[in-house]
Amino acid sequence: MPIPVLQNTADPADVVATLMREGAVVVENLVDAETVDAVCQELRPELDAKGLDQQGAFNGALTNRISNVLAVSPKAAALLDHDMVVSVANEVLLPYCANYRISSMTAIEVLPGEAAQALHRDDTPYPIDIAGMELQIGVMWSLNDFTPENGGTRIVTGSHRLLRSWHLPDLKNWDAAAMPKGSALFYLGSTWHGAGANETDGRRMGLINVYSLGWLRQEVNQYLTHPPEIAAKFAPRLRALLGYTTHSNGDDQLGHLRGGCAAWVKDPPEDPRYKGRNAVGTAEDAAAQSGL
Ligand SMILES: O=C(O)CCC(=O)C(=O)O
Ligand SMILES: [Fe+2]
Repeated sequence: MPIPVLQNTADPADVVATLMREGAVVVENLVDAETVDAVCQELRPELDAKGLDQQGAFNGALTNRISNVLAVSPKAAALLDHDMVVSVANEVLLPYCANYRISSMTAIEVLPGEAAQALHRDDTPYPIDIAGMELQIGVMWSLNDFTPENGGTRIVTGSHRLLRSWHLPDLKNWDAAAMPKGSALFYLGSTWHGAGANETDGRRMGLINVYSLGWLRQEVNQYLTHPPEIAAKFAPRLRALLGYTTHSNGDDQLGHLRGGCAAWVKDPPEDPRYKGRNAVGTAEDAAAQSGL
């Protein structure tokens, strides 16, 4: 089935509805060419110097990859912390956590001649599979035009509807994302996908950002990859997304810090739908349990 496509004027609610129904959706032209070009310029030296360090069976032999994106490209903040991304991630993830984190951010440049990556789910590191609860949302930004020929991300639409402990989707049934530079392909952590083969003589340049529930361990250690002196340069919302805040301020608080840190966000972002939690372990509970 084809990957659905929406325009940048789309209501985030429609993006969410389409994403939840199909497992993926492209939103075309979500950022302008100047922003994309500035990010590419910042990423270039690191991609050239270290891009092939992560070669492997899964990552490919002809694919440049770097994970320290914000350390080398401060302008990528505009993509990581984009309002549409946050609006969509809020709807998908906040029913299941107080706040969520950037699990990984990876600039991925598929070079000419690269073979197709194996189709996979990004949520495989987590050994849980609960119907209806998404652990992650992925956002692939096209930093140049994506085509089926140059390695545009392949998606098995509808594959998120199957619990992996039950059966596999038909993995021959993929569609490759075709999207102009500056577009975003949203997909779920449970959606089967993978990079396509690059059969052209040009490069396919993307930035893929995965956001995961706030009580899960992040795939890439963001505190060491983006230490406080780097993280402190960004706005509080992005610092919180990196993990420089607690998960909740109540009794399901995780990751708290005693002492100072320039990047720390004292009050974690809190969504109204999370209110009503944190009601366990109060002084009233203790009194009632003591028969008072
Ligand atoms: O580069 C792409 O199109 C997808 C890469 C991917 O899914 C991954 O490495 O997990
Ligand atoms: Fe992936």
